Amino acid sequence: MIRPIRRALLSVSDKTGLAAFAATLAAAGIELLSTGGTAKMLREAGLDVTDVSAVTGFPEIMDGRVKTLHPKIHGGLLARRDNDADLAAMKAESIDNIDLLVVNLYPFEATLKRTDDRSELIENIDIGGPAMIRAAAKNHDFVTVICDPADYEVAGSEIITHGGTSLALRQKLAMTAFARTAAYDSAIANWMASDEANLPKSASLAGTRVNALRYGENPHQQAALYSHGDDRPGVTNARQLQGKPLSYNNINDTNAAFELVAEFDAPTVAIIKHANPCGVASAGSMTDAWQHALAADPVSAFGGIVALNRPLDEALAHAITSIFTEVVIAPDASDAAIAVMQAKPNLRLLLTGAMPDPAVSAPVFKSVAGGFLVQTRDNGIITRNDLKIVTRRIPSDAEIDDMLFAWKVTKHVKSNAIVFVKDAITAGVGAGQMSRIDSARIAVQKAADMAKLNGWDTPRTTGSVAASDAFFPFADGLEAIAKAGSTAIIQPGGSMKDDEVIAAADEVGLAMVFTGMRHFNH
Ligand code: 93A
Repeated sequence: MIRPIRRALLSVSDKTGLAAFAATLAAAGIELLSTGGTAKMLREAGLDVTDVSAVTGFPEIMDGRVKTLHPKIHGGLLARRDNDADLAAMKAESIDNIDLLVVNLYPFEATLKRTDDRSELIENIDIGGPAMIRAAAKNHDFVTVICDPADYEVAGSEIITHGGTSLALRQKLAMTAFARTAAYDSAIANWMASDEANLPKSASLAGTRVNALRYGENPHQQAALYSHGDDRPGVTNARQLQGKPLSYNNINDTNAAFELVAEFDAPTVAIIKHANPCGVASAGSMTDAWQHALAADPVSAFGGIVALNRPLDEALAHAITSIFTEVVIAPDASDAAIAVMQAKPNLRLLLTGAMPDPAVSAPVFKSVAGGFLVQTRDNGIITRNDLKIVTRRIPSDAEIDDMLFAWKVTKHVKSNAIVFVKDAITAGVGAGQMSRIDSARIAVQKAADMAKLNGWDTPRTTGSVAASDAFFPFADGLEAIAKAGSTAIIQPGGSMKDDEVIAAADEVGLAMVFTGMRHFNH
C-alpha cells in the first residue's frame, strides 16, 4: 500500500547525492527537517529546511551528542498512524508525523581505518542515528527509512510517481536498515574486542552481503558472502578480473591459500585443495616456487587454488594456465600476465592490492548448534629465537630454515597435522586425522607415492625435516617420522611423555626443537 510522504527528516554524515534527492523531495512538496551540518548544506543548496532544534524546542547539546534524541522526533517516527491511542498522544504532546527518514551514520568504520585514536573513535559512535533508523524501520508499515545513498534513486522515483512509497519498498529498506545498524554495532564491538584484548559480552555476526553464492558447501545449501567492514587484503575484498563467480568452497579454499602464503617473506606459492595445502614451496623465482609446489603433489593439485605472495608475472601465468586450476589469488599482476590469463576465461584471477599482515589480531567465528564460538585469530609467529633445542643433536642452520618453513605450513593444515619439508618444499602433508600417528603415516605414504609418480629413487622425506602442529602424545609418531628419513623435528612440546619422546629422538640421532606454541586448526 502506498503511504504518502509529507514530512521528512534528513541527517547524514555521508552527504553524497543528498542535495539532489532533497530537491526531489522539496519539489514533491515535502517539508524537510534537518540537523546542524546537514541543514547547513541543504540551505547552501538553496532548499528550505526546518532545524530539528526548532521542532524539539531544545538546542543540540554536548557537541551534537544529543540532537535528535527527543520524543518529538521519536514519537513522529514511531506513532502507528492507525492507532487511536497513538494519535491521541501525538495530539496531546503536539507531535507531528515524520514519514521519511534519511540517515547515514557517523563514519565509525572509516575512522577505524584511518586512526586508532580512542577518543576520536568513541566520538564516531553514532547513537541518535541508529536510534532513529531502528525506530523508522520498526514502523515501516507507515514510515520509509533510507540509510544508503544508493537507495535515493528508487525511493525518489516512487515518490515522484505516487507521492509516497509502497509497502514492498518500505519493507526492503527496513531490512537494509536493521542489517546496517547490526553491522555498525558489530564493527564497534569487534574494535573493542581487539582494542582491549578480550571479547565483548555480546557479539554479532552481522555484516553486509557482498554477494549471494550459487549454493553452499553442497548444492542443497544456500549461501552468501558477507563483509564485516574489515578491509584486510584477502578474498572478501579482492578484485576478480575474470572467470565465473566464485563458489562457497572456492572462497573458503582461496582464503586458506592466501592466508598461508602471507606467512612467508621469500617468494612462495601454495596450492590448496579442500582448504589444505597439497604443495607449498619457496624459491628464488615465483615460477620455480610454483613448479616445486606442483611437483609436491600434482595429483591433488588438479583443479586446485593457487596463492602467490608476489605479483603474478607473465612467465608464471603461462605456467599456471598449462594445467587445470580453479582460482589464482595474488597481490597484483602485470598487464602481460593478465593478458595470458585471458586465454583461460574460466580461470578466476583475484587481485588483492597487498598482502595481509599475518600478525593482525581479529575475531574468528565458528557456528555451533544454538550459538557461535568466537576466538582471536591464530596470529602466533615463531622465530628462530623462540626455538628450544631439546635433543643431544643440534639442528643445522639449513634444518632450522626448513623447520620454520614446515611450522608455518603446519599452522594452515587441518589438525592433526604432520608436514614434511625439504629445501623449502613440502615433501608430504598429513591432514585432518583423528590420531597423530595416522597423519604421520599418510604424509609418509604421500611422499612415497610422489617418488613413484615422479620416478625418484627415494621419497623426499629422506633427509627432510618434519613439523607437528601439537605435541606427540607418544613416541610412535616420532618413530614413524624418523623411519621415513627425517633428520629434525619441530613441535610444540608439552606432553606428559615429552621425556619419552625426547629419548626416542636421541636414540635415533634426530634433532628436535620445541616451539612452546600449538597450532590446532579444525
Ligand atoms: O551524536 S549522536 O549520536 N546524537 C544524536 O542525537 C544524533 N542525531 C543524528 N548523532 C546523531 N545524529 C547523526 O548525526 C546522524 O546519524 C548523522 O550521521 C549525523 C548528521 O549530523 P549533521 O547533520 O550535524 O552533519
